[in-house]
Amino acid sequence: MEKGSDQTIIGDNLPNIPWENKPKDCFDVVWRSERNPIIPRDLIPSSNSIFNSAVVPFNGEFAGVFRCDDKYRNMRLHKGKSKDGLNWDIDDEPISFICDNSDIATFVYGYDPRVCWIEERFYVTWCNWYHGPTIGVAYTHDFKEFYQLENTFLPYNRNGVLFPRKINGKYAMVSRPSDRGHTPWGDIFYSESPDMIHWGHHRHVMSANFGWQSTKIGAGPIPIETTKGWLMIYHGVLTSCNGFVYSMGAAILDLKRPWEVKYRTGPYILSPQKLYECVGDVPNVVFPCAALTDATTGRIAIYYGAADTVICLAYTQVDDLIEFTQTNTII
Ligand code: BMA
Repeated sequence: MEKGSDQTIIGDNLPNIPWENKPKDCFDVVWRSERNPIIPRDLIPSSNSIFNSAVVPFNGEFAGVFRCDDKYRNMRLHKGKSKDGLNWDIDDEPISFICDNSDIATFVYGYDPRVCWIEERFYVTWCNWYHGPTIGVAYTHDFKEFYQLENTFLPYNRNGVLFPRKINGKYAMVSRPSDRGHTPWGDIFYSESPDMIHWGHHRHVMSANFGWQSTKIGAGPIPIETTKGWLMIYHGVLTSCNGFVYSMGAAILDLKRPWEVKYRTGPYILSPQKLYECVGDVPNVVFPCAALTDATTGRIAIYYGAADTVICLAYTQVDDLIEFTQTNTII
């Protein structure tokens, strides 16, 4: 369905985002790119794997921050650029964050970045080691220099995802308090900040519950503002007898009180089924970290890591995903 003037997405028109029409024989609300994986594990000389990464529109083209685990198996963040969102030029050197506070400046590891355009800056959030995993924050104007700010929370926390505008006059973030290991539990919480430094007003958003999202959940791409609420694509984890299985779902949060969940998918919208999702360094993982949207057509292109090894693309239409979330809600 192509949208006319009554747009559902409250956002920019980006006719140049990657897009492929839904295959005729596909009955799902989200469908994969025929080009998957769009970024191979060895795109740069130093990488063991490239996955769970964030992309944004940048100067009419695209830029991103990429999780590249190197051949020592260090978890690093690298910057990259692309003309079409499909073919990426990723720096072989990791980002060297500029940080004027020596207390927190030592980079131990960084993974699962998200990038959010808010108030004329691109903010990067990621899982940052500071005596345990927590949420690091930096900003850039040009994808050349990145200025690191305070960590948002005490350890242990992961999956810190900013909202793309202030809400009730405050910066807003969802995150997933966790532990120092692989977290056999975990709910999504909402926090706000007057200055991107001090965070509080913590509110519970939603819990892991059953099926594909029974073990833990975490927000994925920057929530998409729509006329129906914040559309939040997230991951959920099931513990099978062979380990964790990561799938993707969607929820709609109240625009003014985003800790209130209006709808949430009972069935997953994408689960690891293709070989590149089931086989890799960590099998059975689809892990979304970014989405590009076009308000005019309602197109959404979702970037997700597959099997902790490569980056893939999937597509959906905003009205169809909202309708699916409402029709299949467990709220
Ligand atoms: C989580 C994170 C993700 C990863 C997933 C599956 O704890 O580390 O980066 O994709 O596990 O290994």
